[in-house]
Amino acid sequence: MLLEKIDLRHLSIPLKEPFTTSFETKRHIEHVLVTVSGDGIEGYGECTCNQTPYYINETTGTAWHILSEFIAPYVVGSRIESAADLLNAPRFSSVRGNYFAKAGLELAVQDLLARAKSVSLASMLGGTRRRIESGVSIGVQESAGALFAKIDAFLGQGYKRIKLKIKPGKDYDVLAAVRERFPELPLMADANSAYTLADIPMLRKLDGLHLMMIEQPLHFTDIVDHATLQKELRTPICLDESIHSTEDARKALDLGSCRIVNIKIGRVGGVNEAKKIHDICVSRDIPVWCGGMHEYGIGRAHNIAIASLPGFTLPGDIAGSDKYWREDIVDPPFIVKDGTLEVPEGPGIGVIPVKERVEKYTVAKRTFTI
Ligand code: OSB
Ligand code: MG
Repeated sequence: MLLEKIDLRHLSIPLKEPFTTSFETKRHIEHVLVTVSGDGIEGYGECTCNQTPYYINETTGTAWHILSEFIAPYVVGSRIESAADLLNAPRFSSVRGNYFAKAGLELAVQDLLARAKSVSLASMLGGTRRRIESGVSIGVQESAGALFAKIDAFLGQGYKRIKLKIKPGKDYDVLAAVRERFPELPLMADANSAYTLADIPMLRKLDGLHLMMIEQPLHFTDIVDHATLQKELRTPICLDESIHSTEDARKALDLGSCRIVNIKIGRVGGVNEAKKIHDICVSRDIPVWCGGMHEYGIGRAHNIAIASLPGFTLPGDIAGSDKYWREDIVDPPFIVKDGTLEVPEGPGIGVIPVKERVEKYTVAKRTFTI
């Protein structure tokens, strides 16, 4: 199929509530919606990096720059029959790093290919689940009371596990209070690289709280110190920021840097690489789960498709649309029932963006044609 058009839109949508991590407080989310066209069909993807460079180095602005200056003008007009045709295109494969930027386009092309074959993206990838288990990620809260109220509300909605963001000064005491109040809760913590090996004494105390895992405690590029830390802890370490490829995952597993992997399709450059990381983890009995980046409905649909693969045995950070948005850009929105989300069976990702809503939230657009 001829890739006739690539359309980029920089959107900005307010979050229902601010979200605080160890690195910032976010009030709105700016992602790039990517639409590709060929044979009269459209495919949709989302660049899900943050607008700030505090999670990893990419931002919405760098994704826009890389796609519009270095990729889209050269890739438009290519013949694409499979994902490999995009991934191996010289002006795509030669771009180093910039995983979230490349993923935005890769997702749109994968959706287009699945729609052209009239199959769901989930089944094209080898997905086996009809519903996926849903967890929530809760930002750092001002008080224990506010945190307990949030946990109560999410458990009331059926969510299967709770992840708490932690940072120095808001870590052991907060988690211990939650564990005391919710003794059986499937609970984990995400540090977003806020600690170093000097924090081993505090991190060892977490072993007493039977957490499912601790996510990315150390530096955002590290796999060596994480291996040292994992030897000191009973709690499994899960890597997020440090893993961008199958090779990164292999090296981390060889070193013993983690016992669980968070797979984010944006952070690894798309669903093709995400599936390969899933496969290597399955071959080594390492559980994986799907991470989130406060996706709009398009990115969320892609997350649900990848999370339908058999190795995604732990609930992911894939909550319902109503956790994030007053109005999602897809209709109907994603709704959690009994702590699970349905894997759409329609062609591709199974949802399309609502044009008027996309228009309303657009702050910039660029179109590339043959
Ligand atoms: O570290 O997992 C993270 C959001 C933005 C950037 C990084 C992370 C997160 C989340 C939110 O934890 C997950 C979600 O609900 O989308
Ligand atoms: Mg994380």
